[in-house]
Amino acid sequence: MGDRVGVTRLVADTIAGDRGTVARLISLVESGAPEAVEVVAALYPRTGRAYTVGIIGAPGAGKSTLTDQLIARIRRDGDEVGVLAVDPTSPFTGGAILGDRVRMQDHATDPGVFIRSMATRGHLGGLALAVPQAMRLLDAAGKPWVLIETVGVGQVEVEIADAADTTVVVVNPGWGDGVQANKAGLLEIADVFVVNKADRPGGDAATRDLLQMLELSGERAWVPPIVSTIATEGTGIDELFEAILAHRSFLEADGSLDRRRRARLADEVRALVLARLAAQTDAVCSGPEFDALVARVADREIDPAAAATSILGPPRTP
Ligand SMILES: Nc1nc2c(ncn2[C@@H]2O[C@H](COP(=O)(O)OP(=O)(O)OP(=O)(O)O)[C@@H](O)[C@H]2O)c(=O)[nH]1
Ligand SMILES: [Mg+2]
Repeated sequence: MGDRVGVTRLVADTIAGDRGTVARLISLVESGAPEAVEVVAALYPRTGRAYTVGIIGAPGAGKSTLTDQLIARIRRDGDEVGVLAVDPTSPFTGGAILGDRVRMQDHATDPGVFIRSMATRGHLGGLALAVPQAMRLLDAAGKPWVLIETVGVGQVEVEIADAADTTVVVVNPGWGDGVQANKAGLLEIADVFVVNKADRPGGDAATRDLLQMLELSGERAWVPPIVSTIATEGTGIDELFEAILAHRSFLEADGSLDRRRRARLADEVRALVLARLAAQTDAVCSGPEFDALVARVADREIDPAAAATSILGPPRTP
């Protein structure tokens, strides 16, 4: 793919919204393939137009069902939409998560909808770096809306969901009862709350719970609205979409959309620098020369700090 013609073609096909090309590029990005770097770089100036929405919640909270409904709602306005279902716990990849396929297959034949699952292949850091790139591929392919579904089980997933313009946190009745490890983390990143499965008992209590937690968490410029939904019946979906649009207007009105996006880009650059430094560290701290250096440390000829200095040079004082 290194050849110029190949790259030019892939860039043009992505911009034209060619599904096969986008799918192939997402696979390359997901596996960290170096071939994707050139194409992604060439497409970068074409990005920054899509509005991204993260949908996060506990396993089985109804995220896919809600996403499915949001797709239908967005399509009603005639807009195209790209969807990434990120499953950090799944060993599968390339759209192989059956559940997501089954539940979103209503849209499988709609050329205005692109749905894709992404999994880890065993490296979480890789996924955190790959997801923003995949989002930008959909952006470059002309999707004005990009939705990211992710299971809210750990810090990395929270970071992925937080990397969207609007983050929707999905809970169910009874959510307040149990002790959830990352409850505080989810509260912090939520721009919109959804109490889904409102057909079950305890929906009002869950809403009250959230209100109380929000009050305790102090003043904020944007108070996350709490929307009640029954995703399986399509109830509350219009209200959810209105809440997303309201948050978007809020961010656009006071310039914080730009600020948030800039801060995320800074984080991404920092993460890339860290990843490269880690790779360089691995390269430099292995092999016969390194072993010889460690032997000198073990023989008390030099101390570990001096060994590090002999590799890197003297530490820079800030
Ligand atoms: N009663 C009821 N069931 C619902 C509702 N929304 C979703 N479900 C059901 O809950 C189950 C899980 O829904 P999903 O949409 O797959 O949930 P998810 O959060 O995407 O699940 P994972 O991706 O596996 O974490 C399915 O059987 C849905 O039919 C709802 O509002 N009410
Ligand atoms: Mg799902």
